[in-house]
Amino acid sequence: MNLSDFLNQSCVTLSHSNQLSQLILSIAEAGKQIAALVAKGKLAGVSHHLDSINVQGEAQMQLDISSHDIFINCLAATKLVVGAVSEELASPHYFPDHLPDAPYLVCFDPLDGSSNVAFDGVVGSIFSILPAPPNAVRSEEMFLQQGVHQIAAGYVLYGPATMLVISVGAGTHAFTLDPDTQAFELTHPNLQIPAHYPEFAINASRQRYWETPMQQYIADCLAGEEGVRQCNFNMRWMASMVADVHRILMRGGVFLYPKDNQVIDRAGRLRLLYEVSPMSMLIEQAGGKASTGRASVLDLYPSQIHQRVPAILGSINEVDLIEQYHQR
Ligand code: AFP
Repeated sequence: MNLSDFLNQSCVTLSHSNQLSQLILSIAEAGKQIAALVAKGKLAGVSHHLDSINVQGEAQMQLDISSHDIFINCLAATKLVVGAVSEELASPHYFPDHLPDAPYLVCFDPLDGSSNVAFDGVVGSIFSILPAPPNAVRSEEMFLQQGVHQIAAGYVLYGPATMLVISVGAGTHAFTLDPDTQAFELTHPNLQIPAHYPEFAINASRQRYWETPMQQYIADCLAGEEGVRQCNFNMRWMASMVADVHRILMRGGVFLYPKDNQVIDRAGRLRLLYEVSPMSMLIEQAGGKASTGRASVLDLYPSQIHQRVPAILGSINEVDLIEQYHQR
């Protein structure tokens, strides 16, 4: 089954309009265009760094901007989107030609993990689809919705294969791009994350900045079967959220980017609206759990469009245990 047939079937069973199908197909098209750029590597002529920095204070690559522009153009063509929040823009982008009753808002990270492009690492695009409040004034406030209100979420992974992973609220499903037909084919329906898998993903070099509960949790994992966990753990860190979360969706484990104290007022590195919230929907729709360590991610009320939050995502038993460490 290809993506279009899957969406039409889901929209029938979920009573979503076929407008949702159209929007997700447009995002899939953006993914195919970005995949083609990424696959060309330096030959695409967009791997250089620009003098500019984004609102996050991070150096921008031309590929970041090109990917952002592809997303904006594909979203604009649907006329179904009132506005979009992008990692690459300080303020929301509003679409001048949307339909009068355009039903959607989109938050997206056009190229997450882009620092990995320099050495041909796995990168991805992440998106979140929210309802556009009817007759709302165009403002940042319209995007500040709890993650539980997401209509759909997903990512495109640019790896050895190009994959699209989505949820429209009825499970999490993975599609693989067939290079010959340029169709996304359903290859992993209804992903299920095991409740426990002894593998964690964290940037261990930041250990001295973590809060005590996270330091204790990781120390107990590292103690292995002689320690309180009585289990040997493995570690993976791709430094590309899409790649790390994809592995967890495929085999379990936990992805951790905790609050750290290097930058006191910064609640971690990852952004809520277009990284942690969409990934949390995918993880929970696959039977996993998504937490800040102290609260469910999907219940958070965003305070601003580039807000950062701690991210603890993955196998439900492990995330439950990490929350217990934070309660002690
Ligand atoms: P870049 O987009 O700057 O490569 O950052 C990627 C990312 O936002 C996320 O994809 C990774 O999980 C995380 O940052 C990696 O952070 P570290 O640089 O601390 O490993």
